[in-house]
Amino acid sequence: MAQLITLSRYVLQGERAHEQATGDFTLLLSHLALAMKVVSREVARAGLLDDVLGKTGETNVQGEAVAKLDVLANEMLISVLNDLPMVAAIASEEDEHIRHTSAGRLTGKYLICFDPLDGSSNIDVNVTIGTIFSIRRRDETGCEATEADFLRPGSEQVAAGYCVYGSSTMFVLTTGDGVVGFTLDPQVGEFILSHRNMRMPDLATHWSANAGNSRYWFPSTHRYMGQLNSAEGRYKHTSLRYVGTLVADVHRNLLKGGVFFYPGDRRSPKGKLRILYEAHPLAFIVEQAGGMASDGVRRMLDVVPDGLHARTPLIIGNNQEVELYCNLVAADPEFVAP
Ligand code: P6P
Repeated sequence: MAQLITLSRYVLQGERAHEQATGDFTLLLSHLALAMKVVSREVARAGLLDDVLGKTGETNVQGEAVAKLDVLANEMLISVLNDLPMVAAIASEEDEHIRHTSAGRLTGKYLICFDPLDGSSNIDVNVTIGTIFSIRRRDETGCEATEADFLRPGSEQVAAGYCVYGSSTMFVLTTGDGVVGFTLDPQVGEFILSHRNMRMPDLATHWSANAGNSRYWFPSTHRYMGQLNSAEGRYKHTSLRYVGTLVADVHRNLLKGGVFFYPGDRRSPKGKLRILYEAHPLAFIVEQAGGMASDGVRRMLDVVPDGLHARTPLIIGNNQEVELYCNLVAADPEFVAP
């Protein structure tokens, strides 16, 4: 019988390799995974429960209509993290300010950022959505974490991951030593190792962007789309895929190769996607899988947010395609830097 490597077993084996291991990291990840299993169950049966689909009638700090599943996912993640002594504070897309945990507010060494449910607009139409998370370690303990402790470059993340709730539920993780994927076996109730070493194929199979925004794009972005649509060379078989859920589009490109871009434009030079709990974690994962991520000017992992919900342009995927975009931007006098 094939050996069942669960997420917890895999992380514990990895943690044992570090002499200062305390089991804290394994416990943290297993709690995150628990929350995602519950979210996966709720997503799978949302249509059957009239109190799960639809909007709450409220708007969040982003000014977006809040879906009932957003609230459920947010509350589930907060509840599993709140009792962990190694977690000091949480930054969520759904909450304006950071939350200090009950168990680890003074002693916790980890800071957690997450988008509890990315792709909310797709929930009610049965399209893949996901959870994105980032794990940071703070310098000092013995005091409450501050917002400034979160406003650090993405290169300081100690781990990042996501869970996509699609045809299957998959948990993808990096701790800085490559990328691994685990597929949920609902009968067993465990995430089982299914992708040992995820590497982004150097194939421009898809480009992924909301072309409906092209009316606002800078000339360099138009030139970029023109090159991706060229009938010759590397792009002659490239096609457009856009799910409208960032983590689903990035996950597809991680498996098949391609580039996703949500650029800055004349309407929003700073872009739409959030740095701390969308761009940074996905940039960490894609770099670890051999790809690149940028805001069009800087390496995404070098970007330091000026607020918990700071936004950024994001170009993420194969190296050649990210570099092409940045080179076109550098030659565009109309481009407005983020
Ligand atoms: P648009 C979902 O709301 C999200 O934050 C990302 O998951 C997704 O890539 C993007 O917004 C879609 O934005 O403007 O194309 O609908």
